[in-house]
Amino acid sequence: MKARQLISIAGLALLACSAKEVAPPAPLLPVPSESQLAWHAMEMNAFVHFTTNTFTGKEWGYGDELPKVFNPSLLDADQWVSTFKAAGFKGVILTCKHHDGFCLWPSRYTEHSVKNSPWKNGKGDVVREVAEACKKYDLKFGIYLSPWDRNHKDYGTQAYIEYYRNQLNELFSNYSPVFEMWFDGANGGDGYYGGKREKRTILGSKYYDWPNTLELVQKMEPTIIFFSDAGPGVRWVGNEKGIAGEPNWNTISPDTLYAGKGGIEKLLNTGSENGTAWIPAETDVSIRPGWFYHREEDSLVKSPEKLFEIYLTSVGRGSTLLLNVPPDRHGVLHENDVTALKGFRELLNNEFKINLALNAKTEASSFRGKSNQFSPSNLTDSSKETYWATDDEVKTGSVEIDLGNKKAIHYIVLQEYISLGQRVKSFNAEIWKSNRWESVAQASTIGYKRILKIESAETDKIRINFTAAKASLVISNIEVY
Ligand code: FUL
Repeated sequence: MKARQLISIAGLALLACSAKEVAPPAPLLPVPSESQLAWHAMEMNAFVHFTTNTFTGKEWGYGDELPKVFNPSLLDADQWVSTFKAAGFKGVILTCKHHDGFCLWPSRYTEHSVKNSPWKNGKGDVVREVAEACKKYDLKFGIYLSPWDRNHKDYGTQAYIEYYRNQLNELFSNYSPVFEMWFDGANGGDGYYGGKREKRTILGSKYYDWPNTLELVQKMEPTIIFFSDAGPGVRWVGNEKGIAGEPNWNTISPDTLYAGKGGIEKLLNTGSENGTAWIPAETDVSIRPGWFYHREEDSLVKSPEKLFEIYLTSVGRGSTLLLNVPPDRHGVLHENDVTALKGFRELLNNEFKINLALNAKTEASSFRGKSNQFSPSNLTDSSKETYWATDDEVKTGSVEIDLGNKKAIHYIVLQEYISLGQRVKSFNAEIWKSNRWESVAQASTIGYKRILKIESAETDKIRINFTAAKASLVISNIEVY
């Protein structure tokens, strides 16, 4: 008994020793911040466009809409947020102010807000109701505050920048915690501007003095993620169709970008392999043709199948999906949208029901220092924190997953351990069929998550070949459905 104990103690010591000897891969810079990592893991968030436009039928209000048009009869933020929760969203971003300048909270800096609307006799606060509902349902709350303001008389001057910052101060002091701040780049020039009804042009790269504004917000909300075309937290994906790039690099060089720059959609879509900053793409798309609710679009709500397709081209390409679901004139989500979201959730549950690779036997062409800490079994252990890694100089390799017996497969899900940087440039998947390997998919980047759709195949063995990478391979997870 004693001898056996001794041996096992010696074995443990040896193991600890060998684990110590093999250092983990050095991070490949740039790497995500803690807040960005948390943002990646959210995967799906809801966007809510709601303002006077909902009642006037516009997409971009001119800024002369009277507050009295804003009058939802049954506003129910709980209905919005509970629907989002059931669909699997982790956060909600609300248009607290869109380009028309109308504020959904009773801002003390303007009369153009809910406080002058008939809704709840001017005592209502949509921002508060949504922030509270998010707390209740444990979703994170985010703020869209349009920099372009077609109502404000001072738009275009320094006084407006002060106004904008005052509003940020107000929002962040009253509705914190806020996980993401959306700075939209749109600017069409003309507007009401306190009655002047004229065109005002600003220099997008300079006017807003973003560095100082962001610093102000960051002081109030240190973990905030800033969205804009340019980041610095997350970038626009370059289209409003729900399609992330192929490849999709989380890295890009921000010195070439600024919010609203234009003409860089392709670059935003793919990112750049050797980008100097970690600024991942967020895929924003609406469940309807417009961002705001219009009754004539009730029959044009995207189907569950279309939403699932968008899921594959956004989350499935290493991006985060920001799906807009706009409340109607009553202030509730329309039943067509609710039904579509339910169907979407059912599809996700059905398509990704049983992970056939969970705890499957896994072999790799090599693993880092032959240390168990980096063994290929980490790929199928259901933990995103453990990973398979190769030696520093090894940038290609294969992994074979034994499913035990023949199974129909439809999807392969891969995840890189992005805390150490994004590395894989290209890879492919093969299945074992009629005594040989048959190619079923080819792809470029992985990043936080990559989902390969396989056209109906039956197999008992899968091989993933990593054919090019920027540095040694560090893969945390493989799932098969
Ligand atoms: C655009 C805006 O102009 C749209 O109205 C919408 O808010 C969309 C998400 O961003 O730039």
